Amino acid sequence: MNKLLSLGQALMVMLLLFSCKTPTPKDLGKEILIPQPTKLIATGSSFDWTAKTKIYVEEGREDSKGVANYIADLIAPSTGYITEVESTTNPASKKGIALVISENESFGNEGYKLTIDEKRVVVEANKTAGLFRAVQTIRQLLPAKIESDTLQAGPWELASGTIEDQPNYEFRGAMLDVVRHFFDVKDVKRFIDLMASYKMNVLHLHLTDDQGWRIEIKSWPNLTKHGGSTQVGGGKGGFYTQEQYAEIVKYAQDRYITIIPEIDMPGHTNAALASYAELNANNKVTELYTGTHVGFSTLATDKEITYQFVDDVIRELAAITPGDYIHIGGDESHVTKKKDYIYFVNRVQKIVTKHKKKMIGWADVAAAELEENTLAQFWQTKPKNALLAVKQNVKIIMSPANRTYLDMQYDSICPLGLHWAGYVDVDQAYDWTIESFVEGISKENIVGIEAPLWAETIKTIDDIEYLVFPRLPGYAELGWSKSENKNWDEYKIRLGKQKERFQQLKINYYQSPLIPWANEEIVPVVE
Ligand code: TNX
Repeated sequence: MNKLLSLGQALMVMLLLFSCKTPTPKDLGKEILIPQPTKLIATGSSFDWTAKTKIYVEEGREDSKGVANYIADLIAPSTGYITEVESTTNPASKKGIALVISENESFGNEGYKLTIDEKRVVVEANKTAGLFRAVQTIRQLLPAKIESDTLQAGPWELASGTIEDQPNYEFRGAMLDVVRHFFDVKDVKRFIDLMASYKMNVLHLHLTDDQGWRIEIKSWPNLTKHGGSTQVGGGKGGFYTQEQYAEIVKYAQDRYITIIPEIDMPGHTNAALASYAELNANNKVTELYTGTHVGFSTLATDKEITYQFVDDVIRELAAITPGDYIHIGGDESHVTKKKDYIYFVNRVQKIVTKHKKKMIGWADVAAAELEENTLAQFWQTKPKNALLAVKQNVKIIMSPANRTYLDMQYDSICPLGLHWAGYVDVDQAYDWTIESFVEGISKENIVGIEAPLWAETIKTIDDIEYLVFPRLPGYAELGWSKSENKNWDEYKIRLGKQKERFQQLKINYYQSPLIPWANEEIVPVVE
């Protein structure tokens, strides 16, 4: 005990010594950030985050406190700090870290200003989401070992200067197919955490398809009981109870990420058709399906029970979905007659609106009459459907398969993924421009970008990570940063320097030979 005390005392002395030391010169301009911020001015010094540093938030701002606790918890394992969060009337006047809501409209919903000097780190934003995005910048300014889950030696210095930053696109997302193979709540939370670290703000969950129904619908219990009981290859599948889904939604909300649930219909519905005879044109249930073909199933679009079913599903889902959108799929309905498909999509759009949500559909839905606040998701290699949507004044989510599909193999020897849209190595994924990709779809027609991960070939979180990394940071940057500054040769160096962070976070990333993988610290060459 005595020995412990004296050790503790010795540590205190060391800490005091540390806190009196002169600040280390550091160049903010040389720090590695993804996505690249809008504006950065370096002032050549640094702020030292010590065991005594506190985070200050304005009184009565529980939301800011949430962000403060998030970063305090995040740095705790590696620093050993128990960072105190304090509410006060004027956080920016304190020495330490201040999170301030400054109600300055010019920051927008997610923009922020980060000012770092030797005594203070001040974050200003118009909305709490902006504080959260700024905290991700702070995280990347700290040494990579900040991400370690074991105690590491400091110092934990942040280069001084000013960063003013806001996203180019309001919608920056990824999609996870939890149907072809089921992923549990823990895996989804890990996915959310990785997205959050690159300032992404939408997670689209593909919840239903031919191979499984993954979200509990209390009024149609057989959907999950039977329809959720298998997956590709015949494994046991699984589903989220509504309570588990709510847990995912809350976890995402705490990271300023909106969950968009997708119920894919009228095609991609074999799991529902296998669970309820009345949804089939011939009133007979189908067999459960564990293969990977697409385009063979359809709801009976001329039966009233189908719309009762859709109404129940959307009603229950809307009640547990705080976000504005519900995705109704609508892709590859190859066995639905065109006129039936149009009739179906028109009716389903009304059902979504009735439940106070806006509709998203894969761009195939542009065959129907779309309402102006509907979004269409461009995915095919040909833009015909997306252009039809634009003609109807509908905005587009850009997910071109040959650029953004996270399930495309990197190259011909990649052990996971498909290649129907081609191989998508890191350069192919990054080196294109959202607003000039399709002639006739320009910036004002686009809400943003989404990178979908289909799960025919992936079974574990390691598989997910292998396909997602290192492509995801690139999509995050395409959505966040201004396209004028995009330069593949410069980006690949920044990406390569994320290596140590990937390692500390234990991400199973693909070591693409296109990337100069290197540690962050530039080791001086000794002659
Ligand atoms: C096409 S993209 C699909 C999915 C498949 C994916 C595989 C889209 C809207 N439909 O059903 O999983 O290709 O890459």
